[in-house]
Order: sequence, then C-alpha cells, then structure tokens
Amino acid sequence: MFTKNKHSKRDKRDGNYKQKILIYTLVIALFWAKMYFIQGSIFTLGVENSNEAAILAFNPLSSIFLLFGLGVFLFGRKGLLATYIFGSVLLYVNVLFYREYNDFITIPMLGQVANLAGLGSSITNILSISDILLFVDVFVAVFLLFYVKPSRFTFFIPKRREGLILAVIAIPLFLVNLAWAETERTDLLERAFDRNMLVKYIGVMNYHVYDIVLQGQTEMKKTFADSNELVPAINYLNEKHTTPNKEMKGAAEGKNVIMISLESTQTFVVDNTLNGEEITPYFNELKEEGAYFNNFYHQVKQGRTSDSEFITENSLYGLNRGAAFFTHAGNEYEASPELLGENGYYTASMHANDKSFWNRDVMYDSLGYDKFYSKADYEVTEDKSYGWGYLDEYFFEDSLDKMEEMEQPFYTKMITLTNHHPFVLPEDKKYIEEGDFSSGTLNRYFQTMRYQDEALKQFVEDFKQSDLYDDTILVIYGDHEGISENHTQAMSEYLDKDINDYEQFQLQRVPLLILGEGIDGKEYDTVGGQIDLRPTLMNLLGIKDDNPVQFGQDLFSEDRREMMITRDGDFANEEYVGVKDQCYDRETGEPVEGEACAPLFEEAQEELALSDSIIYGDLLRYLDETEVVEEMESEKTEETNK
Ligand code: GP9
Ligand code: MN
Repeated sequence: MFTKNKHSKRDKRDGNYKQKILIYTLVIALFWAKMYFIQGSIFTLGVENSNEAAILAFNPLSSIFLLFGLGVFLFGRKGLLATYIFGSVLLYVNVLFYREYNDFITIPMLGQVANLAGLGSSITNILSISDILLFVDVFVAVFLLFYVKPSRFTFFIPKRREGLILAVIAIPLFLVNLAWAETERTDLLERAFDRNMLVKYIGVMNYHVYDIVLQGQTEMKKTFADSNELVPAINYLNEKHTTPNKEMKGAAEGKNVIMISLESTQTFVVDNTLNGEEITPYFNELKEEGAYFNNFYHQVKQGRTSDSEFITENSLYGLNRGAAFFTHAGNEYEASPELLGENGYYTASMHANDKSFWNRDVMYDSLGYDKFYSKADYEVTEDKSYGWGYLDEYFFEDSLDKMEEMEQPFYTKMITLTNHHPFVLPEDKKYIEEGDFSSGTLNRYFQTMRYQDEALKQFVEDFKQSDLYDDTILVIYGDHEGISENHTQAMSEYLDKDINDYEQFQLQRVPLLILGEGIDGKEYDTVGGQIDLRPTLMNLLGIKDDNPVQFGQDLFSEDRREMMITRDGDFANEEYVGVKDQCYDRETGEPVEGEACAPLFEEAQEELALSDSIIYGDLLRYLDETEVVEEMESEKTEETNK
C-alpha cells in the first residue's frame, strides 16, 4: 500500500513535470514565432547575409526567457498568460510606431503621449486589417486569464522558482547572442546609435532592456555633471571656428525676420514635375530672388519638427533618443529668440496646433520666446480645417495680420502643418493629380506639396504688398523629410533610379531660401545643415553672438568647414558622403575606399557626443562661470607676461 502510493505520487509528479515543460516550450515557441515574424517581415532591418539572418532568428530567445521568467517569478500562476498579453501588446505598439516613424520607441518618447492626440488621421493609415492575426493568440490568452482563470489549471501550476530559472537561462542565451552579433559588428552596444541595427542584432525586446539601462545612465549624467565638462566642447569648437562672411555681416541689420518652417518639404520636389506639372511652381521662381541652398540637409531624429526648431535656434544637435523639447525643456539655453530679445527684438512662434504638442508651450519659455501664437490664437473652424488641422492658407493669412500689428523689429517663426503625413486634402484644394506609384503616401504627397506651394505664394505676395516688405527678411526652410525609407520603392519609381544608402541620404536634403534686400539672388551648392542657420542669421543681422557653444557655421563664410553631420553619425562634406560606415563620392555617388571617410566618421561621433554632453549635463547653466574662469586665466597670462 505504502509503496504503491509512493509510486503513484512520483508518476504524477513526473507526468506533471513533463506536462509543464511541454507548456513552457509551447508558449515560448509561439512567442518566438511571433517575434520572428514581426522582426523579419514587418520591420525592414536590412539583413545582409545568412549569418545575420540566423542572428535575427536567434535573438528573440534570450528576451523571451527573461520576460516570461520575470513574469512567472513576479506574478506566479497568472504570470505566463499576463506576460504573453503584455509582450504581444508591446510588440504591436512597436509595429505601429515603426510603420509611422521607421524607428523604435525610446523611453523618453513614452513621455510624449500628448502628441498622440495629433496622430488621429495618421493612425488609421498604419493599422492593417491583417494585424488581427497577430492577436488571435492574445485573445486566447485573455480568455484563459480572465474567464477560465489560471487558479483552475490543475495540470499546470507554475512555481515562482521556475520563473527564476527561466530568467537565469536568459543570461547565457544573451551572451551567446551578443558574441554572435559581434562577429558582424564589434562594440555593438558601445557604438549603438543606430536603433535599426541594434534590433537586427539583439532583437526588439532586448533593445528595450538596453534602452532602459541607457535611460538610467542619462539621468545620472545630469546629477553628476559639473562645470569642467563644458571645457572640452568649448575647446573643440574654438578649434573648428571659422570667421563668418564679412560682406554679409549686418546685411539685414535691424530688419524683422520671418522664419517659415515648411512641413515635410524635401529638396527633391524643387524644380521637379509630376506628369509634366511643376510640384512647387511658386517656390521655383521665388528661389531665384534670394540665396538658395541646394545642398542643405535636415538633421532631425525622433523629435521631428521640434528637433528642427531645437537645432536651428540653438545650433546644437538634437538627441538620438526622444525629443529634447520634451526631455530637456527645463535646461538652461541661450537660444536665438533669447539673444534676439536681448537685442531689442520681439519674438514669437506661430503654429496653429495645440500649444502642448511637442511640449512647445513649456520649451518656448526656455528658448526665450515672448509669445506663442498657437491654435487658440487662430480662428480655427471646421470649414477651414482638414487632416492635421488649420489649413496653411488661412494660417498664413491670419499670421500676416498678426505680424502687421506687431512691434518691430520682430523675429517670428511660422510652422506650416497641412503637408504632413498622411498628406490629405479636401477635393477642391487638389491642384494637381495624385501620383501613380506604389505608395499612396508618396502619391498624395505631391498634392499636399503643391497645395503648400500655393499657400506660400499667397502669403509671399500679400507680404510683398504689405508695409513689412522693405524691413523684413524671409528665411524659408524644410523641417525634415516627408517620405521615409518605408517608401523607397515608390521613390525609386518616381525618380527613376535605384535608391541605395547614398541616394536615401541625399533625400535628406531640404530647401533653404533666404530672401531680402541686400541678399542677392544666387544658388549655393555649399554643404550645410539646419545647425548652421543660427550663425548665418546672426551674421546677417550683425548681432554679436557670444555663446561659444554652437556647432554650426555661417553658410556664407568662405572658409567654412563644409561638414554636415546627421544624428545617425553619417555626414556629407565637400568631397564625400559617409553613410552606415560606407564612403561615397558626394557628387557621383560612387563608393570609394573607406579610409577617406574614417576620420570624418570619427569627427562626427566626437561632435555628437560633445553636443549630447551639453544637453544631458545641462551644461549651459555653467556658461557664465566658465567664461569667468577663462577670463581669469587670460588675466593671469597677461600678468605673467608683464
Ligand atoms: C505638429 C507639427 C508636426 O505641431 O509640428 O510635427 P511632426 O510630426 O512633423 O514632428
Ligand atoms: Mn514636421
């Protein structure tokens, strides 16, 4: 009797144990298959060889062990199902984000949920009916968790210590993953500025863990920063300094400045046609009247429009993760609106969207704006709105009225909105046919671009009739690309050429036009970027800008360092374009030996790291102190020389 009982207990336990392994395996395999599908078929990670394909297939494993291990460890019986649901939702959020931005979420971006309100019309564009398939298993999990209830599963009672075992197994799995990934790319985690690459090598879930660690480090930087950290940046910038163009100095002294940030406007539309019709007929003519830059690049990252504002007004780089407008709005800045204010200008930003979008209402105070005309300051009615909101033509019209009443000299920045993804328009505003390529986004983009051009025309013509014309300069620029890498195929159909990394890089060019009395009509092929706008403008206005922490240089300067660095660490200079570790001849696009670009890639990294140190450490708060130290040192030298 006794022996029999003992046997049956062991049998039961063994049976249970096998069953358990089977269930764990099943759940892990299912989630693995799902991650494999999403990483391989929804993200475009640029797998280049069979080794990379194998890494991509392997990399979900460690994160799955970690995730489910922690789930069971922390939540016991409910852990496995709850983790399955949480993990699936997280994956799907990544899918949606990737479709919209071609990028992966970072922790700082989670603080920007306020911005989602504006995504209304875009969101339906990134949902796909077949996504339901990604949720079939989740529905089953929800049913089991909330309806059947895990406490009733007598055949499967996960123990917390089993969770711990799973989580521990994740460690060797991850080390194998990392060692394997390093066969393709050394120092992967140290040089991780390309999120696509990180996800390709360590998987999207491990990427999130990595991002959390990075966030912790970032928080620490500010806490432990001190004024000495400003010195390397100042030394570096002193060394790179070039003299602004002397003839242009003060060419627009005392004038009003109207900056016009054109939403999603890229250089490829300029002087280009669709079915024989010009896409930007007005701008094509207007650019003949001023200084037009055809090799001017946007430098934004996750902060999009807000990054372009940040870069142009601070002459600092935006951040690689998140938007400085959100994450570092409390920093000390010495931005151009503040400087202009000190020089007698009235400064205002004008944008008919919710004032909190991109945290503008908070950040504009830090940048030193006197006033922000947001949506509430415009008479936004249903019939004058479409897509993202107030149509550009009405926005321009009202803004001009406001400027005519403004005290002078003023500096205003108008930010357009209509030419924004998903690029939709009312029927009667479609002035050209849409495109006929394999991307609806690109097809519609031509129409909203054409519409924006018409709105710009009406504005500039009215402006020329106004009293403001003689005393004002216009600075018109594109904020960033509207057609992302997701539409490369359609772009290559339209441009009738293959779009490789070099071509994709060149598509980051946005127009820049500076118009006004004293500025001759001329086309410049100078290589530059948004970071150069502030020093260029200050030189034109003849304003002394004492802030030494600026990474840009006057675009008109004759001895300027022609180097434009993107947030990805890619660059363009007079001779080369460096993209994703590859070197190209800038003019021909032909690949050239890597050595030519190697030091330039390093320079790009160094510069980005210095700019980051300023923002993460909030180092501009030490600017006055540092100047004092420098002065004292130079006084000391004078003393010794006596
Ligand atoms: C929103 C507008 C568009 O206010 O600036 O923002 P974007 O999505 O281009 O960053
Ligand atoms: Mn934008």
